[in-house]
Amino acid sequence: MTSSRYIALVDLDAFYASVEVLEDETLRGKPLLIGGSPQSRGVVATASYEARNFGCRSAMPVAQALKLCPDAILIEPKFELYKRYSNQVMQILKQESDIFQQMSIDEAYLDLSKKCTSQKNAIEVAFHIKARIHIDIGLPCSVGLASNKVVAKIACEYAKPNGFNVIPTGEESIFLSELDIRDLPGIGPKTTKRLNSVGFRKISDIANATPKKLTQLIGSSGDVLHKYANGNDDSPVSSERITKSISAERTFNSDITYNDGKEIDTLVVRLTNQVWESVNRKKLFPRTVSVKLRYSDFRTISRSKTVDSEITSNKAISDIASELTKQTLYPSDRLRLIGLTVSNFYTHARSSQLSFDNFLN
Ligand code: DCP
Ligand code: MG
Repeated sequence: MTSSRYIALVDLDAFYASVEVLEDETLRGKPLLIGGSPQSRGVVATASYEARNFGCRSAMPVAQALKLCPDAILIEPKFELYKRYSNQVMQILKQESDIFQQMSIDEAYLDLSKKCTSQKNAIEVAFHIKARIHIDIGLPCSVGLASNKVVAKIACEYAKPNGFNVIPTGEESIFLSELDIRDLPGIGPKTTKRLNSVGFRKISDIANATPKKLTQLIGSSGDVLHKYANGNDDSPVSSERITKSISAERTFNSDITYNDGKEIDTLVVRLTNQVWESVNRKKLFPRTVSVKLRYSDFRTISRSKTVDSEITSNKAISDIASELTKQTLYPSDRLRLIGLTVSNFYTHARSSQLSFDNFLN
C-alpha cells in the first residue's frame, strides 16, 4: 500500500483583473473586464468577480459582456505585467514545495507529500503558501488540497474566490458524488452530451457505472473516467519544464521573391501545419504568433502579434502569419528563410489534461 499523497492546486483568483487592482487601488470592488476593444471584436480574457455577478465570463465577446454589465470598466490586457506577477507567485510556490508543476500563467500543482507528515501538516503548509501570496505579493488565490491532482483541482474550483478547500483522504468519492459530470477534467461538450443521453448527470452516476459500460459509451478512455469519478488519480506532479514556444522554419534552396505573396502564403500554411501538430498534441493554446524573415542579404527580422484570447485553430495562426508577412514585405523583397513561432501559451488544466472529447466521433 502506497502512502497517502498531499497535493495542492493553487490558482489565482481573476488573475489579470486582480493585478490591475493591485496596480490601481481605485479599481478595487468594481466590475472589471480585461479584454480587447469591442470595435476590434475583442473577447474577455477575464472578468473580476464583481463583473461575474452580471454573467460576464472569460472568452465572451467584450460587446456581449458590456451589454450584461454596462458599468464595467474595460481594460486592455498587459501581458508583460501579468507575466511578472506570475513569476513572483511561481517563485514562492517553488520555494515552498518539493515538487511543483506549473499548469498555466496563474495555476500550479504542488506535491507536499515529502515535506509533510500528515494531512493536517499539509493544510498548515498550504495555508502558509496562500498567506504568503497574499501578504508578499497582494494577490488573492484559491487552494484545493487532496490526495491527488484531479480532486485537488475540483476542490479548488469550488473554493473560489479566495477559498481553501481540503478533501480528507478517503473522502474523495463522497466529495465528488453530487457534483455535475462537467466538473470532471476532460469532459467536454461531446462527452457531456453522450453521458447525459443515458441519464448520467452526477459524478456518482459515472462512479457507479461499470468501466465496461463507460467504454461502450465513450471508448477506451472510459476506464480513466471511471477512476476519476471514484476520486482516484495516480498521475504524478511532474516538474517537467513547460513548453514556452513551438517553431518551424524553412530555408529555400534559392531565394524566393515575395511578388504577390501567394508562394509565401502556401509556405506559411505548411509551417503552420507543422507547428500545429505539436501544439495540438501538447494541448496548448498560443496567443502570440511570430514570423521570422531572412532576406537574401541575411538581414533577419521578426514580427509578432499577440491576440486577446487563446488561438484554437491552425487557420487562425496562418491568417495572422500571412497578415504579418503582408504588412512587412514589398513585392520585390527576396527571402532565403521564413520561420513561424507560436508562444505565450494558455494551458488551462482542463485542456492540458486528457480530453475525453478527443476520443469521440
Ligand atoms: N485567460 C484568458 N482567456 C481565457 C481564460 C483565461 O486569457 N479564456 C487568462 C486571464 C485569466 C488567466 O488567464 O486571468 C487565468 O485563467 P483562469 O482560468 O485561472 O481564470 P481567472 O484567474 O481569471 O479566474 P478564476 O481562476 O478565479 O476563475
Ligand atoms: Mg485563476
